[in-house]
Amino acid sequence: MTSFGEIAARLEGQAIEVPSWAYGNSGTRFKVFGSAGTPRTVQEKIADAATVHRFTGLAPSVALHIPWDDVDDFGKLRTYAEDLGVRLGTINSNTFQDDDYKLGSLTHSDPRIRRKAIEHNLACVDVMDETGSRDLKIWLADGTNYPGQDDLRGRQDRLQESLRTIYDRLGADQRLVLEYKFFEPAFYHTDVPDWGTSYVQCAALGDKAVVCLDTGHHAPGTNIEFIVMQLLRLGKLGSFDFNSRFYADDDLMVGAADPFQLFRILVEVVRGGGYDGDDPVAFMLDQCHNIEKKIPGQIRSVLNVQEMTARALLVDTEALAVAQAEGDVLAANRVVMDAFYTDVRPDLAAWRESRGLPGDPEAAYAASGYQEQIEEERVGGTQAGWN
Ligand code: LRH
Ligand code: MN
Repeated sequence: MTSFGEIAARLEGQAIEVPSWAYGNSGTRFKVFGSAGTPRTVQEKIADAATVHRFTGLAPSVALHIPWDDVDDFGKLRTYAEDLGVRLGTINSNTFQDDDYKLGSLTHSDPRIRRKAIEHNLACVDVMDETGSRDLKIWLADGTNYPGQDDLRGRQDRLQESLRTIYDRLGADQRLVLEYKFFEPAFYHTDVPDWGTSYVQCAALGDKAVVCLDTGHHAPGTNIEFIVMQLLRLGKLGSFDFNSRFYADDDLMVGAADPFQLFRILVEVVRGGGYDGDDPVAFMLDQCHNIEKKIPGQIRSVLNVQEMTARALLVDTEALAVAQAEGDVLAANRVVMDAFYTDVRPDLAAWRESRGLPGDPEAAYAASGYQEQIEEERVGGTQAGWN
């Protein structure tokens, strides 16, 4: 059995990007609940994200969503973030909230609409030049609700043409990250519904185009770690949007609904060289704290990823290889389950303290008074949300 001491060094430098929109209000079609202390501005979102990093040492960058986080001067915003100890990360484009995109955006049959969607993504690359961000993340709501509504093949060809124009604008160190989702808001077909479609579209573009795997975007029963293995094998797994779900795209805290699945995913990330290999996969959270407090929810979430990463690193890969080679089914499974059942929390707490961080970041945050302070200060104005 591998010991915590043997893997602790590999936990150094783990970085989990947090999404600006997790600090704002979000909800469902039934209700978006407001909450005291919710940010009104992107600066307040960044301040809250920086607070998560301060208590965990795990979240050194914040993903932005355009236009939700639009500002006049992104260079100034970058300095603001860096003064708080965090970087501006992935830039998420948004072609799913404009009336013009009702029947599609980058796939739309009308070249004028496609051009508009392309221009928005090109503007997002301009933002990346100012923020120093590497990744442009594209998730498309594009799809149809009824058979025959549009030509599925024509939409794929138009999608490739649109992505090509965006791809060609990327700088040398920039990437296009294409996120897939099997349904919603479209209910018959989605134009980028699965890893295969995202892979096919990315492979046709080139090396700077990679796949984003959102853990909430698969049909129930999907073996997500198999997809992780395959995309790593193909060198095309660019990033994760981590969250968890019981039913659909619930966007719950990662590791909350199915910690064992998160563990299995991270075992394949480590095995495939996606954790601390030459080209590590970008870890990002993509969550909505509809009813629970947002900053404690984010703190718990990055800790859940760290905890399951530690357990995944504990897998005794030599013993596993032997058992697999011998076809010893029970022994092989035992090796993996022993790592999963190893409670690393006390070791992690001591390890954090050894690095000047609170052993229990959630308790430290609760005792810090930051929550009470923002609830007192952030009165008036419009609380941030998906708009
Ligand atoms: C789509 C998605 C995508 C984001 C949005 C906030 O469901 O996962 O990553 O743009 O959530
Ligand atoms: Mn996502």
